[in-house]
Amino acid sequence: MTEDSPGRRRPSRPRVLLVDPYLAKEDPMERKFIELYPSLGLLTLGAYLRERSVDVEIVDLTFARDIRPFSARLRSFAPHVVGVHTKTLTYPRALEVARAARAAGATTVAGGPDAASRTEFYLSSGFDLVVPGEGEATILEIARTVFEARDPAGSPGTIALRQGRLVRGPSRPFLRDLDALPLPAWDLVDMEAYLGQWERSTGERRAAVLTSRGCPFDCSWCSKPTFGRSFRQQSPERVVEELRALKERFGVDYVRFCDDVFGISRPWIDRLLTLLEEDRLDLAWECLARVDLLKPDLLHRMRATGLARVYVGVESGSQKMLDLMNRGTRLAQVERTAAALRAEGIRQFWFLMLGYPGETLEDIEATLQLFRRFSPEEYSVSIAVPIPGTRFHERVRERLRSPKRRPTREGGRSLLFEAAYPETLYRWQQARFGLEAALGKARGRLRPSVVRRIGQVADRFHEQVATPLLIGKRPPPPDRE
Ligand code: B12
Ligand code: SF4
Repeated sequence: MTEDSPGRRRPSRPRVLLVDPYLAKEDPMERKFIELYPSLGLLTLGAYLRERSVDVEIVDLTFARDIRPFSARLRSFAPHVVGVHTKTLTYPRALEVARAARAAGATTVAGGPDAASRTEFYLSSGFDLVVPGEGEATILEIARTVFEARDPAGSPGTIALRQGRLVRGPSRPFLRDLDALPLPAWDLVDMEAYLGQWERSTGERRAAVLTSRGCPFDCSWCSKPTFGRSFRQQSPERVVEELRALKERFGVDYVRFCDDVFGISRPWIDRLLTLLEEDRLDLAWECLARVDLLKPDLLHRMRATGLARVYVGVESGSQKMLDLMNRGTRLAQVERTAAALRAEGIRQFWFLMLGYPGETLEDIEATLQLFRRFSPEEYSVSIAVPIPGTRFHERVRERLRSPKRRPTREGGRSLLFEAAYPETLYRWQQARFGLEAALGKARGRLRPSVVRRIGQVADRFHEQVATPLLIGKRPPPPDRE
């Protein structure tokens, strides 16, 4: 029983402890690429449960050294349910948390992208339930069921393991109205730890915001285990309410929109921009968007309301490869967008991918030339990762490398299937992009003729030494599509 106020007892309520087992210090990419924000999934689950009379706490291990803060909260809060957010990178910690929680008598629930794609693994490693999809309504039902000492196996949106058999509850429809969700429960995590860190490194107090769920596009390598191809968005008015709250409560002055693709609907983004113009929130912001959606007139308006940086999935400089990936974008759109971003003074971060089936050395060369022409301020060039459940994975199923080489994290840092060329060739190509980026940065400082000359020497070394050495007498790859 918990005390509400002195002298008055109210019936106790379900207690749910949500856990983010991501330890930044264990992430080798953290210093290079990863920018820290609290999990929006857990913040929304927390707010949703709290609004429905469930006692909720969040243990966020991002800045922790180990899981001890969790163990302490487990003892003090004594939750009925421990719900863990999972990513491939963090699964060892997720299992550690589950073991401790089970030993303390709590029901253990895994949600998020990794548990959604490896359900059986989680169920046989310490979790009582997996929630593979949208979590709000499902965790609420689990909390109430466990609190009433009933078995939640078989409830909608859950998967359990009973007597060695998977028990799948019926699927649960997606929430229809995202505006009905409460604002994220920022107070349940240490926002100041995140904001302070940002302030020290950039001078800005940065926060993450999500305006939509899902993505209706269908790139053949993209894994969307949680929301599939569903697509729902909040109203622009609701988005502005959240931005205002972040600004007023936390002094946030820079926002990262974390949507899979920002601004899919043109009327929606036009309305949001109008509100931002009227409200004068004076925020800088960044987002991830598609080159086919970023028309120059739109970019101009976005810039005027504070857009500072855009992540774009350029992927390849070869139209043939874009088509094989089912990207649905044209090279002309890439060129138009890259030029417009430069003209507006908006930083561009390109995602590029090497090794997708069907890619030849000529295609890689086309990507490098595109990169050289536009010289984006930031980029990441990964080796294609076949994620289970995708068409790409299906296509290379017979050519996957031994389980030892499978990813413990995703991110394209090693070759996980027998591709057209050896892994060393792709690594070398990644190094070429590195050199190209360095030359791009040196352009202002070195004479253009010197930059051009270094590029020519590197190209000659690539053609005459590196390529023959790395691929030997291999014939050009057959198009395996
Ligand atoms: C924004 C984002 C980021 C941001 C912010 C991360 C953050 N702290 O939230 C940044 C750029 C920092 C980031 C970093 C990383 N990310 Co990221 N990221 C995303 C992205 C685009 C959106 C995440 C999001 O906010 N979704 C919206 C919320 C509402 O959804 P959700 O988190 O899935 O939660 C819902 C359900 O999953 C479920 N749920 C989730 N947890 C739980 C727990 C329980 C108990 C229950 C019941 C339900 C439940 O309910 C929630 C509400 O409905 C996703 C792609 C995607 N569309 O999901 C990739 C994604 C999650 N990221 C991914 C990866 C790999 C990473 C990194 C590990 C990259 C790296 N180091 O190599 C890091 C890890 C950093 C971290 N703190 O964990 C992968 C994870 C794949 C995997 N199987 O592990 C994804 C799926 C992208 C992909 N397809 O590769 N990421
Ligand atoms: S890669 Fe991006 S645009 Fe393509 S399906 Fe995935 S989320 Fe959508």
